[in-house]
Amino acid sequence: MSRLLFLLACALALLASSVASAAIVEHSFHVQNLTVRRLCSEQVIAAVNAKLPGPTLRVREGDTLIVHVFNKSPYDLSIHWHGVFQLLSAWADGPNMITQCPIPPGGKYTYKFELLQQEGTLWWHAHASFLRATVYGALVIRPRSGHPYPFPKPNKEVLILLGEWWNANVVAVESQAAAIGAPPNISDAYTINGLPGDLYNCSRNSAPSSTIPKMPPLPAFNDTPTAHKFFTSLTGLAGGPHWVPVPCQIDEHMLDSPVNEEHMDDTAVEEANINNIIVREKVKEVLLV
Ligand SMILES: [Cu+2]
Repeated sequence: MSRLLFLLACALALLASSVASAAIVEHSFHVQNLTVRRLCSEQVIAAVNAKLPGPTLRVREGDTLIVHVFNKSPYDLSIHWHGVFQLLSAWADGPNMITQCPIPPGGKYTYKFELLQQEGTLWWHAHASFLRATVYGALVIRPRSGHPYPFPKPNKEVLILLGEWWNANVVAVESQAAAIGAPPNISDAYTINGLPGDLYNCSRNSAPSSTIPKMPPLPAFNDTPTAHKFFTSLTGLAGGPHWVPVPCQIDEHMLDSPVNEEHMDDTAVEEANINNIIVREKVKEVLLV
């Protein structure tokens, strides 16, 4: 009996320590029009807290994240937390017309969920039309305090958010494509952290940079020990905290869309199947590379 009480006390102490180390992280997102200058011209975009990319959210595993979204933009939208497991909080996932109705212009909505059993850098983005092209930002989940990183401590951390830029209203780009049944216009630039960079005209510093970007020292092609160390550092993570196995086989289950085919006509079903095939081939390419 005393042994049982002891075990119970240990379990309660463990639970109390994990609850004590979790915090509530609260943010407000004000989504509204912002005029920015890219590629030599001014463009009005929807942005969060007047930033492109939007604010970086930093939490620890086990924390509760609360985000109040105030939609002051002219568009219906929702915010999706890309890659978050949403354990017992599926309703906070954010896909527009799937887990929630969009937040109308002038409306507000509060997302609340726990970041459980996962660590790493994810991102959040608008989940309505092409608005995700400008309404997005990083979500950094660090290990709980007192827990180590699942890899050697890096010298420096730099967030890199890749994106695309249109010299146009992105909602109009999508509507135009839908109206004529053609693919949307391709973007005018690729961006890193919201900026097109020196390869494009009129980038942030207006004049093209003449300096060669600094690259980290790379090992020589015949440096087998370094290559081996890299490989074992990666494979050594297997079985570590929050390890997620990478699938070795691609099949249609990975790419099932949440669209209910019963509510689609034949053309839409065919189109969805073609899209799935294209996506599947792309995923194969990426994994093979
Ligand atoms: Cu996403």
